Formats: sequence, structure tokens, C-alpha cells
Amino acid sequence: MTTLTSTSIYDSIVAKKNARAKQFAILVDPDSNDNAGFIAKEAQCANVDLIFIGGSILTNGNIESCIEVVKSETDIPVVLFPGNTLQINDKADGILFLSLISGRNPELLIGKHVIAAPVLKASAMEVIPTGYMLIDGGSPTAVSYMSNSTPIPSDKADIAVCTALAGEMLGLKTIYMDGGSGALSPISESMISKVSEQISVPLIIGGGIRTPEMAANACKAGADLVVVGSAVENQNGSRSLIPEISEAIHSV
Ligand code: 1GP
Repeated sequence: MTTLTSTSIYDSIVAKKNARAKQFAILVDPDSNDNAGFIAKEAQCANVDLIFIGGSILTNGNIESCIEVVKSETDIPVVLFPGNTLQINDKADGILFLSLISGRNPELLIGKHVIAAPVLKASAMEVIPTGYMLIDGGSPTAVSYMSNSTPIPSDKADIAVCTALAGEMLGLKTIYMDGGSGALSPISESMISKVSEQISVPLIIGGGIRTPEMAANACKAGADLVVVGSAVENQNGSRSLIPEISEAIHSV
């Protein structure tokens, strides 16, 4: 399938934000490749805005085959959410070029980016500069361990606001606040609200969002784009969460 119109992924995110339309991204972990086709098919029917692909670590997954499976079922733009430089693959339409601004690990602030830059320059992928902020979600997560960084405490909204502001002032085009995959608690509405009031770039929220209500609440608090991974991946039985969460987000 073809993947993109002439509008860039980022321009589309901004246009929807400006139109006050909330957006839904599903995170597909390549290690759960078995589900990827089914998830992509459901996402297509449910008007999901973006599909993110990536993970903190890959044990048996393959990024390229995961992208191909997803693209065989949908024309929703596929954006890499890379856990490391090994996950860069130019079969995707775009990449969140993540700088871990909540941490103080220089490799994830700028080091890996220097390695990745020429590879991205040579690819056709759209690069979306992203200030990535890890927020404590109530338990240690793979991303906090793998990134060797300390999340921002969940009750320190002032630190989150200042960090997001600094990211925007540095020229990052979006801020992604993440509780980490499978977070016990999603990022609080209070923190989302305070950050969204202070920044003008799109605000992405993810981590621990498991229900349509949680997704809608994040949007009402100020999220422009909500990311759901584990809940969709782990759904079982006949009920699919994808249409329900999509409806909840797009109705806000
Ligand atoms: C993790 O924000 C994403 O980086 C999604 O988190 O898997 O908890 O939905 P969940």
C-alpha cells in the first residue's frame, strides 16, 4: 500500500492539533510481531492516526518485517519509536528522533543522534525532533532501566513543565511524556494539564493507558496525541479495544 499523502506526518499532527482534533497512535512492539497484522487491520478500520513501531529491547522481533506486516494491512503512517539505533529502518515513513531530556545520560541526549544522523540523512524518512520525558509511573520500567536515567517524579509537575519548556526552547518539535510501557499509573491529568498550558508544540502522552476512559481523560487534560501499546497488545477475547479507544479519543 502507499503510505503518505503530500502532507508530512508532522504537519498533519500540527494541523490536527490546531483543529483541536485529538489523535491516537498505537505502539507496536516488534517482539509481538504475531499480532502486528491484526492490530494494523483494526487500526485501519478505526481511523487510528499513527502507528509507532519500536521497543526498549528486541529479543526475537524484527523491525523490518514488522513494518512490512503493518504496511501490508494499512496506509496509516508508520513512525519509528526506536529504543536504540539498531531499530532505525528506512521502510518506515518517519522516526521520532528522541532526545531523552528528562535524563542526564549524554548518549541519549545527543550521542546516539550523532551516530544516527548520517543514516537518517541518507534515508527518505521524515525526522521528527522529539523531547522525550520519562515520568515515574509507579514501578521501574524497561525504558528507565535501559536508558540508565531517573524518571521525573510523578508529583513534580513543575519539573516536567520546565523540562518541556526547555525542550521547546531548544527547538524540539514535539514533547513526548511517557510513563513507560506497562506503567502502573498513567501520567496524571494535573501534570498533563500544566505542561500543555505552557508549551505550544504537540504534546504526546503514553504509558499505562489501558481503557478508553483513561485515553479520553489524557486528551481532556491537554494531550494532543495519546499512545497505547500494552493494552492493545494484550487484549484477548472477542472485544477489541482499538475502536473503543479511537472513538473515545476522537470524540474529545
Ligand atoms: C510506551 O507510551 C508507550 O513507551 C506505551 O505504553 O505500553 O503502557 O501503553 P503502554
